[in-house]
Amino acid sequence: MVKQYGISSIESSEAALDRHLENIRLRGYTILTDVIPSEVIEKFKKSLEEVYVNQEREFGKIELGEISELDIVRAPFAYDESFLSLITEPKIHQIIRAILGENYVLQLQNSIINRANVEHHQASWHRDIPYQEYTLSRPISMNAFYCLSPFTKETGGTIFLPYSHKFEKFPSLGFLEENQIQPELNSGDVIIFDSWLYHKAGNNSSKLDRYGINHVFTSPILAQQINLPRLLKGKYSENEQLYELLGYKYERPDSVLEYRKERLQRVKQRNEK
Ligand SMILES: O=C(O)CCC(=O)C(=O)O
Repeated sequence: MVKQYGISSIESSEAALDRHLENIRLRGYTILTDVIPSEVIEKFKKSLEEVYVNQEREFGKIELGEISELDIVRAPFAYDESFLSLITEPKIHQIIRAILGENYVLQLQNSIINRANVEHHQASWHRDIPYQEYTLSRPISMNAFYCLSPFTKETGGTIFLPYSHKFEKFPSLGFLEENQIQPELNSGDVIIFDSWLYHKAGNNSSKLDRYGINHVFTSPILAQQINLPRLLKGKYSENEQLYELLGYKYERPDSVLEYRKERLQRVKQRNEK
């Protein structure tokens, strides 16, 4: 029992899950260690470079630079399905489901390659649902950021401003400098955070490129960054978990008739139960 006075009740967080949830609720983030093994990580890094080369060839390096998209690999799972395992990882969903409830979708999967001695566009403070300068009474969007390299001060590990998911207004420079933190993480660790938490990529002063893969899971009321059902054209929709996570379940009807037909089908299904 912690020594205290004048406190009538204390948060109970005996189990690991409870501690993660309390971390997220109060300071905005929690850390899961050793989620993916090192052999898999090496394959992921190689594949990310291959997908990036493809995306760079498709769009053009100069053009990527013009829209601040250099060294970002968008939707890698659509190019190499081994990245699907990061989307469906049970350890992540145990926490995310406890926060968002049963209904949520993948809003994005993006990899950030923080190259040695190159300033990345993500090295600017932001929320992962940007332009939202208000707070919410409970989270509607959660991130799962996988470290595929050691995240340290030297490699440009992510910098967070704890508790800032509760700030409507972005704080002063002095406050930022005093309160930001840069957790030291190993490759294979995952940081789960409220998407309202301010964060940015650190400065990579090491000799090695630093790899991470970010996932945003949101309530289906928020739009996906890329319309994944249309991108995938039905692929994976037979899989119950992916049908929900990739957003097939929440696709918007195209007409009044479609809307009503879908509702009728749901009512019939409910009545048959
Ligand atoms: O790469 C990082 O450390 C941060 C990435 C980031 O801010 C993002 O993906 O939103």
